[in-house]
Amino acid sequence: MKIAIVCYPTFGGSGVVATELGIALANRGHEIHFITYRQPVRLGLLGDRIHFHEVHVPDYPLFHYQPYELALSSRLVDTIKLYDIELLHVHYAIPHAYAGYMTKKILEEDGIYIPMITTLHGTDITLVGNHPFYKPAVTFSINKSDIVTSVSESLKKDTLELFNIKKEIEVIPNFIDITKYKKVFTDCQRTLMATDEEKIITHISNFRKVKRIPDVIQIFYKIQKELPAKLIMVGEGPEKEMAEHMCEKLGIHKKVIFLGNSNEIDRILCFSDLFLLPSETESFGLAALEAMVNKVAVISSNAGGIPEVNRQGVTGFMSDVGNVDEMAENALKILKDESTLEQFKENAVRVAAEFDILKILPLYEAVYEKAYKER
Ligand code: GMT
Repeated sequence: MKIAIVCYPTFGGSGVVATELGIALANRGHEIHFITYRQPVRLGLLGDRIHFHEVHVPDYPLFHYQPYELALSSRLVDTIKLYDIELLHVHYAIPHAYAGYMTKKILEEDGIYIPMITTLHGTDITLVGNHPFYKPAVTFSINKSDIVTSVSESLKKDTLELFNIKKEIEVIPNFIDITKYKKVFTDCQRTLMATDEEKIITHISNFRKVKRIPDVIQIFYKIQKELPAKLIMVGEGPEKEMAEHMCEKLGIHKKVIFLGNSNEIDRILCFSDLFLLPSETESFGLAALEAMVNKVAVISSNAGGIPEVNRQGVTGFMSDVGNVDEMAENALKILKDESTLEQFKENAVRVAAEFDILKILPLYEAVYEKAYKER
């Protein structure tokens, strides 16, 4: 099929899911057109089957807010016509589903009927979309989508609770390309970061409030009191500066390495022992899955969809949001004994295999076929 994918071109979350999905679909013979304001970070080579169309938003002084939805809809309409695109898949409801619906309506004027799949990712529902200023438009555009998918059972439940949704929501979990990670294990450079005695603990996120960055540091603070360890903090975001100050105040700044955004998180995860994800809310926790496939145990909160990924006492441990004492205790339980650590690491890879892209991709293809037939 010829498929247009609309997403945010971000380092993590929905942008990564959309990009990896598009690349995998292209490998299966589909023709994929990414449409967004910047080339998605995980999108490497473009080619015959992978295209990128940039959305340009003219900067006009009259506008206090530049109308991105308008520019996106116009770019979608033009691209769909130019390339005879058959299906539109939008990731993240705001404002993509809204712009997608307008695109459908504009194309209908020319007798072109294009089905739209909307994939809900989390913050578009739990944090942003639920705001009264957005809610009517978000509800409308979800209900007007031809098919709605959600990345976890938990997010489906939240969506049905928070919005007046009349559509069936199909759960298609996020995924991972197992084969890709197997290859990377061979050139892992642990010595760059820590000594043989030190355990490596990693956190990767966009450093927003919802990630509870102070909890990450508190947990590490407690761990490093008991055993030699380093903390690697990967990502950029509003809480980063505060995090750096907090480490200085606690006197652990020499043990904490801030790496900024990375396009190659597998190179960091491959030498990590433990991943921390104490989030306030998390629809799925893709970062935890990426850690698991790289053989890293996970200490997390039990918020949202995390229990669908991290398995209690198997791949790691979960605690109530904010319970940093228990999270640190559990981390030490795993880290203090080599054979326990190895067992958790093995379990993490095994459970991650449940989310292999080969299992998940056909679910999206089935949804596409259904939407196309019913258009
Ligand atoms: O907060 C983030 O991590 C970014 C956010 C996004 O929308 O890109 O991530 C959401 O979508 C991811 C991919 O489906 C999920 O793995 C994350 O759990 C989800 N984040 C939240 O729900 C906070």
